[in-house]
Amino acid sequence: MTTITLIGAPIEEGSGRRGAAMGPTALRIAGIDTVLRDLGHTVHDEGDVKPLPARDLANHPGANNLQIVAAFARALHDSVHDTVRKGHFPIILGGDHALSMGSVSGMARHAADVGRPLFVLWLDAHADFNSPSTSPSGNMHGMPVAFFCGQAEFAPILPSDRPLVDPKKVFQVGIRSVDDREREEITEHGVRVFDMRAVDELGMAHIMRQILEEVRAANGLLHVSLDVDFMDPELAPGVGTTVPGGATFREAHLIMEVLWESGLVSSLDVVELNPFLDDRGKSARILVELTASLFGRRVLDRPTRSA
Ligand code: EXY
Ligand code: MN
Ligand code: MN
Ligand code: MN
Repeated sequence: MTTITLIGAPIEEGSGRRGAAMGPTALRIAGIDTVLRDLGHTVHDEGDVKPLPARDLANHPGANNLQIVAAFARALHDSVHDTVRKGHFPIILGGDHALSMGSVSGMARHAADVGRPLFVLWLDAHADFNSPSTSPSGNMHGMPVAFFCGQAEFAPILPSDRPLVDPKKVFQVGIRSVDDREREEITEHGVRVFDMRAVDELGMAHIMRQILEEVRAANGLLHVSLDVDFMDPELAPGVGTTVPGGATFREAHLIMEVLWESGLVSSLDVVELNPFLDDRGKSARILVELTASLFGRRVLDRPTRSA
């Protein structure tokens, strides 16, 4: 069984609207700690991270609320790194997706410490590969992948000698809204994209098998970043950036079930939940159910693929 540390990250300033700061509270109210304990895991809830002041950074015209985004990224980098170093599994309760600048960088630091490659599974409607010069909105929740891959011009949010993630080790699944400049960037840098058309044509099981085989063959660590808008808005309406045509309930659960069976996942972000836009807690509850599937909830015992 796993020792899990819950880390709240009540950031909403990366998203350009209010509400996502209530995400960690909604996930706690939906019982994320209890479902994990009921599965036999040990759960520590650290409460919410305290943003580390980033007064060294000037305002940036292409990066809205840079100081507060950087303050969360710095705090999360340290807290995720400390957690994983102790052998605990960090679950970051968001908060908007800008928080992954810190969580993924903290995991990249750990992967470098232990000499293993870090892979990232990005479950999202969006590629989040903008930078301050390409972003149509200036909203930093559309930039974390470019940031932790070391692309483009970012102010020194984290030290420039931090370990980076190889874009060819980033798998994006469920993508269906990509800006023109982002499309060029993800192609140029070799990000591994399985858009919704690929999900339709190949099926989620096939895609996941391919991803997990690659991670296993490289003895990699796998960070999973789950954006609420990965799922279809009918299923999970509690997010500010809904895009029609998202993953179904079963597609999302299948991913989580095969991830658990793989034993390869090292860390998880649950992001972009905006309880102010939710429908009677529906999206918060689905996220908790998906987290339970990622930690071993199943209907029947099945032999694992790797056995
Ligand atoms: N690509 C758009 C932008 O950069 O403004 C929308 C980004 C939405 C990002 C959400 C969190 O996934
Ligand atoms: Mn996102
Ligand atoms: Mn998104
Ligand atoms: Mn580039």
